[in-house]
Amino acid sequence: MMREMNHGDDKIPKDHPRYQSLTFRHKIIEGMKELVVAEAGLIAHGRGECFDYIIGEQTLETAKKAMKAAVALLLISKKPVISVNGNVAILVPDLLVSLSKVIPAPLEINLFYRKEGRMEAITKVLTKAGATRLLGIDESHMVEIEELSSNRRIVDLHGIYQGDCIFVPLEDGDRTEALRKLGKKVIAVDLNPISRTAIWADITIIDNIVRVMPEMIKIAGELKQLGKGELKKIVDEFDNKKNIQETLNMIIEYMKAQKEEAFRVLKNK
Ligand code: PTJ
Repeated sequence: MMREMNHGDDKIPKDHPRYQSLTFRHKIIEGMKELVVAEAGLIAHGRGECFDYIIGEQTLETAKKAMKAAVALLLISKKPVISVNGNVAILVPDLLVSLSKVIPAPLEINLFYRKEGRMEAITKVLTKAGATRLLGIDESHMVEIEELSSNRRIVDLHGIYQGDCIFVPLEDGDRTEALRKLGKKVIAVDLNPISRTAIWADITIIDNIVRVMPEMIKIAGELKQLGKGELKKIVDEFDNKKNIQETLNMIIEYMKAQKEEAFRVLKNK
């Protein structure tokens, strides 16, 4: 008998062509009910799905290159920090904890929407996934970044505030720009290759966070064998601007092929 995933009254049959995608969608919905995900997180996820579609729901070679440079940069940084929002916490909690341990880099909860109860809900999810130390939750350690006006300006003194390299998956607006102005290196994961975050980051990984995390953990295991000099070489040789341009070209080529295929089906139906 075919196994099904039960989400309340809705069952996703395992043989559904979009089973994986629907499973993540339901995680986001359940996460919203538990306050982990902001209401706007549902819309952000849908936007992500749309961009994922136009890269063929696959990890492109350019994303792999960016991930390698990102891991190398995290490994050579003195105070790397992994910033966690609601969407990421619900989609990849265990993998966040694993990456945090392998680098090592602390997890800091940093939210755009600071609705009451969300910090606690996200803390619960991450603790259940094995996190032993979480930043961003102790009010007495919180300071503000003047360059930012959104809630994201509230950061942990021992985390993002002092950090030299910040990993920001699924980001909104202008934080990347502000962090860079403060002299920090920023690594972004964003399915939208032309978002402000993607354009402003030092290293932009254009891929779905659910595919990025396992790959980065694997790469970290490999790169940890290298010396600082070799890691620095990987970072120095990476050209983010060129990588984004190549990704955009790959998207155009993929869409052209999709168009041909759609025309062929339309003609023959
Ligand atoms: O939990 P909070 O309060 O910190 O809020 C988190 C959200 C995501 C709601 C907030 O940061 C937001 O509104 O973000 P935006 O402006 O919608 O931007 C999110 C970006 O992430 C968009 O460019 C999406 O395309 C992208 N994105 C969405 N899902 C994924 C993704 N990128 C990678 N992997 C995904 N699964």
